[in-house]
Amino acid sequence: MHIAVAQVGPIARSDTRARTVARLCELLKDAASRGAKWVTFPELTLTTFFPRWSIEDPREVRSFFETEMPGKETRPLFDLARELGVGFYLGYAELDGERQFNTSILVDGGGSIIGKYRKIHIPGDAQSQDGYPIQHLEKKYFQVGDLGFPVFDAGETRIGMCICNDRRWPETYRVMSLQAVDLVMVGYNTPTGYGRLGEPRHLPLLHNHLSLQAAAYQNTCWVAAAAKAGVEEGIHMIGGSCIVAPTGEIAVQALSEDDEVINYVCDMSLADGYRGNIFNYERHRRPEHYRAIVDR
Ligand code: CDT
Repeated sequence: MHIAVAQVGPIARSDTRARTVARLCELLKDAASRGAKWVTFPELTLTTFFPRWSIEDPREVRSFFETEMPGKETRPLFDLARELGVGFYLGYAELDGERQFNTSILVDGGGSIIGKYRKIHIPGDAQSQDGYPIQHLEKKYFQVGDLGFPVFDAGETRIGMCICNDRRWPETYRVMSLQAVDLVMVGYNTPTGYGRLGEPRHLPLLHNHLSLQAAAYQNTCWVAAAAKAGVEEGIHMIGGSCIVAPTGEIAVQALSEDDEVINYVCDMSLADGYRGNIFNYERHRRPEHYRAIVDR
């Protein structure tokens, strides 16, 4: 299965949807020209990462959200997907009535939405915190997702989705692995200078790959991870977009912190050896000893 990840460089607060969607279309064409059939785009791909600001004007907040998908401005991406026969994962801010979610969709090569996921692990705060240079206010803007971690049939492959902070939680992948997921797609926006952790600036990139590689290995699946990277509105965000094999190895990784496509022909049978042996759930998994995971 030939897949690609489309890393996206900084998006300015003033950028229009039309301009951003045109960038995404170029990336989709690049991926298709290499032969990829699925492309992963980042979290909140259509706008700048607005949860870094406490925005009080409701009209301005709403301007970052999509009320329909596809809408007028996003339709060109869907049309192009159909023309090229390439499916994609797209992260965006979703307004559903009065409810606001950090959402991703799975669109097939016919341009139809075949899956939706709403971010469950919402990090950060609901209000600005004094004394810190970088705010992360996702709890101000997003409700906890209400769709669980579904897995979707995409031809012969079962595809699941998660969004940014979800990728750090082992339960995210295990719930999908129990549904026989073959490929997990994930988009992220991860700042390097989040002051409250007090960690050196090299660690966010390490923790990104540590989480993705451990998850792929322990859950016998491929992981395709797409960053929104680079210095966006003065805040540096990690790149490191990659495709990880069920061996836990990074098969291919982005080199830049800008718009960049990476691709890989995945041998989907690579998971079989692990599923049949060391991670044979039926033979070796012991859920009766895992109760604390859900009881506490
Ligand atoms: N977008 C997102 O979820 N980012 C978080 C940053 C956490 S800092 C509070 C992440 O886990 O990468």
